[in-house]
Amino acid sequence: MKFYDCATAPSSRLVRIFIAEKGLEIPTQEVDLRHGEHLSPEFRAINPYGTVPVLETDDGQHLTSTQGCWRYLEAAFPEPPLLGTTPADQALIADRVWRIDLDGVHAAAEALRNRSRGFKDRALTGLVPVAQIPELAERGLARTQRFLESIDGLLGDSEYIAGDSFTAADIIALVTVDFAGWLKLKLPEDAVRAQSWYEKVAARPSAAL
Ligand SMILES: N[C@@H](CCC(=O)N[C@@H](CS)C(=O)NCC(=O)O)C(=O)O
Repeated sequence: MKFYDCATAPSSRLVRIFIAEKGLEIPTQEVDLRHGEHLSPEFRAINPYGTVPVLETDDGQHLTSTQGCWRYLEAAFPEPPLLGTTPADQALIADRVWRIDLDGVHAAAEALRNRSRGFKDRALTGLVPVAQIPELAERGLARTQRFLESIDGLLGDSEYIAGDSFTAADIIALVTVDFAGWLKLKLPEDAVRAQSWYEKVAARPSAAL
């Protein structure tokens, strides 16, 4: 196996943490997004979408999404389970991950990519230039703030985002809270459950990655 990573990219951090939580060591190649290595013909032969993460399996398949990488790793290395074991748990985790991806990751990306100079004409990932729209940056900021405010409710009385054990839903929520920090957005001070959940998951060794 081989993992194509970028140290600064939230999406590949999602897989980096997952790999660490599984206790795996996978040979890793850094892709230099800042200098456009992901758009080179060499990298496009690996991932035609020009994005990280990518996981190359031992039989040469390239998995080009966080979800694909996670599912492969969970099936190949079931312990500890991060995507649930019972139908109910698997469904709840998938539900939470989808919601957090949409309301958190995509919202923060919308804000960042539509306002930062480094993303000029790269407001969306991919091979086709896409112009920034300042209104979308504002909308993304407001959506990200609403996502941060929603974490207390997602937790309810549970210790973790999808119940009483640490799962991929916690990984994506943690990565999104840190991503929101790039936009200078924080968990609300009075979101007591969310604050204590964040302290707990951010203290895990995998979170340092
Ligand atoms: N939903 C995809 C998103 C992948 C993605 O957007 N990756 C970003 C890094 S966070 C990327 O490769 N960006 C390249 C670019 O900015 O052109 C996944 O999680 O795999």
